Parts: sequence; structure tokens; C-alpha cells
Amino acid sequence: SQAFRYVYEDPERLRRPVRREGDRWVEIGWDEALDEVAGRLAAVRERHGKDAIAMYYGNPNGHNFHTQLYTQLFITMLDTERFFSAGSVDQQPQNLVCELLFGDPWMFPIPDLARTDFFVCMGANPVVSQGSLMGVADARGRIEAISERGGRVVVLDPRRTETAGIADEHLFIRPGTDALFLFAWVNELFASGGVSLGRLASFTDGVEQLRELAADFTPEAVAPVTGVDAPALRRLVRDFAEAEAPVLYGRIGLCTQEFGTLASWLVYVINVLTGRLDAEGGAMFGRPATGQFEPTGEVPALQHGRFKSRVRGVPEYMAMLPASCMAEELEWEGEDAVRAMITVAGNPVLSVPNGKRVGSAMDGLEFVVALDIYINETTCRADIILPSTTQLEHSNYEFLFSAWQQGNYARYSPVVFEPEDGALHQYQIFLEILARMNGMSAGDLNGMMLDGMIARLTASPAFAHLDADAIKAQTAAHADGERLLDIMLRAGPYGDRFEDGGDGLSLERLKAAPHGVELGPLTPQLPGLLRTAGQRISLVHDLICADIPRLRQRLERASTGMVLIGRRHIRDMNSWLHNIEQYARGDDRCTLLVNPLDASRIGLVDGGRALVRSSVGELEVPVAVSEEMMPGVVSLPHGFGHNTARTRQSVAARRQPGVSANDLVDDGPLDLPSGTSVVNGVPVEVLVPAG
Ligand SMILES: Nc1nc2c(c(=O)[nH]1)N[C@H]1C(S)=C(S)[C@@H](COP(=O)(O)OP(=O)(O)OC[C@H]3O[C@@H](n4cnc5c(=O)[nH]c(N)nc54)[C@H](O)[C@@H]3O)O[C@H]1N2
Ligand SMILES: Nc1nc2c(c(=O)[nH]1)N[C@H]1C(S)=C(S)[C@@H](COP(=O)(O)OP(=O)(O)OC[C@H]3O[C@@H](n4cnc5c(=O)[nH]c(N)nc54)[C@H](O)[C@@H]3O)O[C@H]1N2
Ligand SMILES: [Mo]
Repeated sequence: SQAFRYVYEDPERLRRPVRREGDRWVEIGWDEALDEVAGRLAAVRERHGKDAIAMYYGNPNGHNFHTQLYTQLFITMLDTERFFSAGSVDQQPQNLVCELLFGDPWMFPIPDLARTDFFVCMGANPVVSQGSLMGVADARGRIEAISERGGRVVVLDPRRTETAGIADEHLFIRPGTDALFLFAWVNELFASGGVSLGRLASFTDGVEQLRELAADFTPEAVAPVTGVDAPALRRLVRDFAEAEAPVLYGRIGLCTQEFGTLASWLVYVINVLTGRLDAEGGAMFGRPATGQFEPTGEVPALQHGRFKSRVRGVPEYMAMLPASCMAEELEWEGEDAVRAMITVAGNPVLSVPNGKRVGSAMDGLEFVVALDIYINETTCRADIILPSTTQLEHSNYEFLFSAWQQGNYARYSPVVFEPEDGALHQYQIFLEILARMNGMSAGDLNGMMLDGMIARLTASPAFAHLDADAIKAQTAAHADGERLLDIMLRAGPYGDRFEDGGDGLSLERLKAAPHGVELGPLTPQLPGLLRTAGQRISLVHDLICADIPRLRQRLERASTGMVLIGRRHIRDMNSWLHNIEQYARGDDRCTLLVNPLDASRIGLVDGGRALVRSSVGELEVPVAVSEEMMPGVVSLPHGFGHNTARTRQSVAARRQPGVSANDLVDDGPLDLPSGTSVVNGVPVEVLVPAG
């Protein structure tokens, strides 16, 4: 896209490694940089053990398939228990719930927008975000089309968002109370006789238990806390039941909050209880060409709680610790203290709760290396920065995201700009560091990747007849990640299965189709797709039930006082497009939205300033008074605060400096089951600044 072109051209983007010397950055050669990084990391590991190296893995990696493929190798070989990622400030509750219900943390059902006639959207703003874990090219058009063909769109959100603006109905809901609202929906479904699983009934367990779990959560009991009155909830439940092809969708506003797992779970539970999972126009599963969802016959073990964080004893999830535990883990001085850190395309100082504390903790480490293309609020604390090529300098295949589209397709994106001589892709940086740390060559490691993938393939009954050397010979035209991609595509559900003369998919065929290959609409795939025991869906699980008493206690707490939520802007991408003139110009975006009732009560005026104070910090911010906000809720976007002298992002600092919302977000509270940060519904005081 255009944004990547501007990033490629940005004169402040790093093109070669830099080393910090005092407060100056000095360009150094790749060999020198890689030797120093690997040498210092290996020394820390040698002296203090593998867990003394921490790592933070950021969001852009999810869009780079070469990086994706080699990440597993990188983290397996580093083998640190101090591995953090942006996932725990994002989708981790959905990972956990999908793993428990369907057997795979990445098997997200997505709303079939083209065929639904009743779309209920909670905690997401697809008109701005372009859909999240639900790829849509033209979210606005798709959503408008639902109403145009006689359907309905209902949005539940503490802000009347851009998506709410094109919906048929918008209901305000108090942040963090969605699980209560959704439990009342389940309660009402049982009370009104609306439970109807259809074909899901033959492979779903736990329906009767749900009736009991939902018993106390009547519409009347939850209404004073959620702010949605009982008649409105009943009407929604009835309209949903009466629609032909309804679907309930929840995203990040339901994840990064006090009850992220329960809320995300209940979204799927309701789709199941109403027979809307795996149904046309409902919540459907993709069938990606790379075959990651193909049944293997195995039931994978749950990736939860195999070790715990040192300071708070929080269980790992998917081999990661919560980002909200990062600062305290970095500060920890006991046995196994962290000494070194690697950041990979991430800006945790702006992106994770109590980011300021993360920054200071990083400053206290012995050695920090950042794999990044900018000197920003996080990477300015590194000793060395290793810049990879950017998005348009490598080929790409949306390995993850192609599973969550409005239809199945495969598309290969070729290189747009040839990288300059000597430039390295991120996966090559991984390989070079690992090779130097372990006395191997990048070629050895690449060979391990290839052999490993082929061994897994030929171990499955469907490919047991194939010979590893024959697969190597057939794929020899491609190298590295592209070769692995070729194997995945050819072994995948639309692949040529390594048979000559077939017309199945291969990388060569994909490259010959510049606009991609359409692989047909989403189709029902259950129960065959399930990786759970007996290929059944158990709606109820211990990890989830254990959190219900905490939710019940929430009913005792009145929804009073001000709380903070975030928001996204069409021209932002988290923290990292603000250095692009074309994206950063215009009015100050980092404003506090306040409802007029709250503004007049507090004494705030539109265009004036407010002081916002939380348990961890305080900020002064410009105010925009807006009817969009639910009374009692204020909104400040994240990813700003580009005002430190140490960074090299002069456009961001001039055009959109702002303040960092995460300096107000407490790193204490967690969505317990998944370890996800609570960045929405943060208690704050809002005041008129002194003077
Ligand atoms: N309060 C609050 N906090 C939030 C959120 C919220 O809604 N509210 N949202 C959360 C969400 S959903 C997410 S995903 C996280 C994001 O959290 P992060 O991933 O930590 O943050 P980003 O701002 O995406 O930072 C991306 C980094 O990658 C670098 N980069 C970009 N492209 C490349 C590349 O090609 N190669 C390399 N090597 N580096 C590159 C950029 O310079 C930048 O440093 O933030 C979370 N934080
Ligand atoms: N332009 C743009 N697009 C982006 C990004 C970006 O930064 N800019 N980031 C990308 C990334 S990394 C992600 S993860 C996706 C996220 O995509 P979405 O999930 O669509 O995220 P948001 O736009 O943040 O919308 C979240 C909504 O939840 C609401 N909300 C907050 N708290 C609560 C709550 O407790 N309950 C309910 N019901 N609602 C709540 C907020 O008001 C907001 O409208 O977007 C991606 N797309
Ligand atoms: Mo995200």
C-alpha cells in the first residue's frame, strides 16, 4: 500500500545498523554489528542462563510471512521464558477461547458479512480498522450493504464510532461489562426458548451447564452495571433470533478489558447456542491454502500454564508471558534476573501498559538490541539497532490473515523495490544472530528448517508415500521462506500434492496470477475441522469457569467514576506511521473525547485542556467535547507521545507529538485466564488543570 512506499522513502528510516555511543548514533557494518550482538547475547546466556535474555515481539511481524516462518526457530533456539509480545495487548483472549473450543488458537471464526442479515458488532470499529481478525477490503461498503439489502447492523460500544455511524442502531455499553451483558443474553436465550443449535447439537457439549452458569445473570441484574437496559437487551435477543442469518462479532474492545476471556468466549457461545457458528451468514471458518487448518488427527495439548512469571507468578500462554508483566520482569533482581533484551518490530514503550516503566526498566539492562527500522521511544534505548528491509522490499504472502478473509483466496505479493546491496531481511537477521551464537552457519539453520518441514509432512499418512529428496528436487527452484511456502501450498487443501501434471496450487502457479487465486466462498466445515478430543466442542471449560466468580463480584461494584478507553484513527497504525508527513498532517489527533454532561460537570471546554490522572500517572491533554462519548467514559488514542529528545522521528515529533495513553494504563490488572492487558475501562480522574 501507499503507506509502505512512504516508509521505504522516509529519509529517517534506518538503512544500516547503528550503535549508540554516548548520545550519538554511529553507523556500523553488518558483520561488526551482528558479531557484537551475537557475542553479547551469547555472553549473557553463558553467564546468567537462557532466561536472562528477554524478547518482545511486535505487531508488524504478523504481516511478514518470512519473519513468521523463521520466528519459531528463533524463539525455540533462544528458549527464554521471558518472551513477550503485542498479542497480550491484543487478541490473546480469542486465541485462548479458540484453542479451548476448536483446538487451535488461530482458528478464529469470522463474520460472513456478505451473507448475514443481522450483524451485531461489539468492541470493534471496522470502518476505521478495516476489520481485525476479519479481513475486509471495503469494510464500510460491506457493512452498508447489509442494511441496503434489508438487514440490520447493531453496534455496542462506549463511543458512537464511525461504524456506529453507519449502523441501524447503536447502544452505549459501560467499558469492561460486556461479559455481563452477554451472560444476560445467554440467560434470556434459555428463558425465551431461543436456544437452537441445529446441526451443531450433535457435536456440542455443555449446553445444560451454560443454563446454570447464566442463571443469576438476568437482564435486570446486569442492566445497572452495563448501562444497557433490560428491554433493549431483550429486543436485541429477539431480533437476533428472528433474523434469517444473524451473526455476533466481538473484537479488541472485548479482549483488552477486565473480562476479555469471558466476553470473547460468550461471543462464540451465543453463536453456537443460536446455531450460527459454521453457518452461511454466521461466524465461519476459512480454509487457508497453506493448510494450517487441515485436520491432522492429533489433539494438541493446551499451551497454558507450563511455567510462570517470576514476579507475579502469572501463567504463560503460548510460551509467552503477559506484556503487562514485562516491566516488573525486567526490573527483577532475584536469581534469573534479565540482563539483555531483544525487541523485534515492536514499540512497547508506547504500546504496553505503564510504558514509561518499561522504558526505564530497559535503560537498566546490560545490553539491548532492537530489530527495527526507526529510532523511536523504545529503540532509542538499544545499544545496537539492526534494521531489516521494509514491507515492499521482500515478497509476501498473508499466511495468517488469509485464514480470516471474507472468502478463500491465495495471493503472492512480489518485491516492489529491490533492497540495496547488503541489506538483510528480518529472517536473515534472525539466522545470522542464531548462527553466530551457536557456532553454525545460516545455511545449516535454513537446512534444519527445510528438513523439519519435510519430516513433518512425510510423517502424515497423506504424504507418507513421498520421499524427502523428491520433495527437495521439486521445490529447488525456490529458496528459504519461498521454498517452505511452496511446500505448504502444494501439500495444502488446493495443492498439486507434488503430482506432476495436476492443476493444483503451487508457488509457481500463484506467481503467475498477479491478482491472486480465488478459492471459493467460505463453506461449513464442522465437525471435520475440529482438533478437539473426539472432534466435539465443549462449551464449558475449567479455565473459563474459574473466572466467573470474579465476574459475579463485578455485579456488586457500581459503574460510577470516569473510565478511559482508546480509539484508532484512519491514518494511524498503532505508533509507527506518525513519521510519514502524508499520514501525520492535520489536526492534533491525540485529544481526550469527553461527553458534554461530563465536561460541564467538571468544567472542561472544547479546545481547552484536561488533567487526566490514574493509579500510575497523569497527563495534560487537549479536550474535544463530543456527544459520541458515553457519559462517564473518556477516550484517548494510544501510540502517541513522540516527544523525547532521544528519538529520530522529527516529523512525528513536529506533527503529532501527543502523549502516550499507556502512561495512564496500570500494568497491574489482567484478564486473568489469558494474561491480556486491561487497556480499556481504566479508572481515571479527569480535572481542570491548575493555572
Ligand atoms: N492503550 C492501548 N494500547 C494498545 C492498544 C490499544 O488499543 N490501546 N492496541 C494494542 C495493539 S492491538 C497492538 S497490535 C499493539 C502494537 O504494539 P507494537 O507492535 O509494540 O507497536 P507498533 O506501534 O505496532 O510498533 C511497531 C514497530 O515496528 C517497527 N517496524 C515497522 N515495520 C517494520 C519492518 O518492516 N521491519 C522492522 N524490523 N520493524 C518494523 C516500527 O518502527 C515500530 O517500532 O499495541 C497495543 N497497545
Ligand atoms: N487505521 C488503523 N487501522 C488499524 C490499526 C490502527 O492503529 N489504525 N490497528 C490494527 C490493529 S493492530 C488491530 S488489533 C485492529 C483493531 O481493530 P478493532 O478491533 O476494530 O479495534 P478499534 O478500532 O480499536 O475498535 C475497538 C472498539 O472497542 C471499543 N471499546 C473499548 N472498550 C470497550 C468495551 O469495554 N466494550 C465494548 N463493547 N467496546 C469497547 C472502542 O470504543 C472501539 O470503538 O485494527 C487494525 N487496523
Ligand atoms: Mo493489534
